[in-house]
Amino acid sequence: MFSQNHLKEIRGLLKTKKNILILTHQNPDGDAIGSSLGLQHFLTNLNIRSTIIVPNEFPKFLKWMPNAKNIIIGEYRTKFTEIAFNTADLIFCLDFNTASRINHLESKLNESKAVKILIDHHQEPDPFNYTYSDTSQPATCQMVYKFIEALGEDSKIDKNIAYCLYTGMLTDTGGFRFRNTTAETHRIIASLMEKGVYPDIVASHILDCNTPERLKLLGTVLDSIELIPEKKTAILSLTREQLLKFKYQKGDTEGFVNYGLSIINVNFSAFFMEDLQHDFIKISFRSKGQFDVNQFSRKYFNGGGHINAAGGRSELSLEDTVIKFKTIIEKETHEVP
Ligand SMILES: [Mn+2]
Repeated sequence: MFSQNHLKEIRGLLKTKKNILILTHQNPDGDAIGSSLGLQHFLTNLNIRSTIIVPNEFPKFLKWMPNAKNIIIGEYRTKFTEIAFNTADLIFCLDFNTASRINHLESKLNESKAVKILIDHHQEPDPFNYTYSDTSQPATCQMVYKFIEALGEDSKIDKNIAYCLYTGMLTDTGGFRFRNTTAETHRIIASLMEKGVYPDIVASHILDCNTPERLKLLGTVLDSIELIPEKKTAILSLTREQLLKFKYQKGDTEGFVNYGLSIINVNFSAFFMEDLQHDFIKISFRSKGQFDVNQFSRKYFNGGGHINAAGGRSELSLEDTVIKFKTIIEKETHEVP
């Protein structure tokens, strides 16, 4: 948490700063959108105006969240975004900790003279004016809750905030199944439910959002599964052609990597997918237990993330990337209880 002094200063900043921006990372997920909207609703409840900007479009299954419609997509609203950055005097950076994670907005953030406040749970943060960075936290949403609590403003948490924070905590813990889920997570979830969250409503938005095309794409990726039993590893892949065939929409492949991990005796799952816009392979890694996919991805696939969930990329072809991966895990040992 921020130090007591910093909390006091932040309280002061919230009173004096007039143009508050809330930023989150490229390809926003449930935690990114949930924490941004949760913080915005909180600020609104304090009568403080703010604007949320995300670098690019976010999946449809997150658009039901209260006020999601007002989120500015930087890629589409370039003029607005430029003005917003030029006039911002306070910027909250949520669920990312290095400017490269916001893609085309990177230089705008670096050049901005605004006071910058970081709330995030990824490793190795850049320097910010105020930093609340804690890799033991399962979700930025959980940290936003604790931030509100530390400000002594829990009474301002309403149903809207509760739905947003609940969603990010649900998605970043894999439905409260990852090891990062703690007793504290459940205590916070309990208090969010007391504010009126119905779990089935969130689950129906997040889980029951398939189009027929997405289900067929899922069928294709399941068909691609390759197992390396002696390494307890599953490999999944999708080609550009397959993505186009099933009319790929942003977010469609969300969660596919977890199917690898659901196989008996598998504790490491890797999903490789040809990017539709760029000439590289997008990679997702998931693990169970102590095997650190963040370190693995940093070391071999220009990526990173968390201990049990990380992303990466490769400039090789899909085929060569999978070969490279297999060669590496031949020598990597990952023992998981
Ligand atoms: Mn997160």
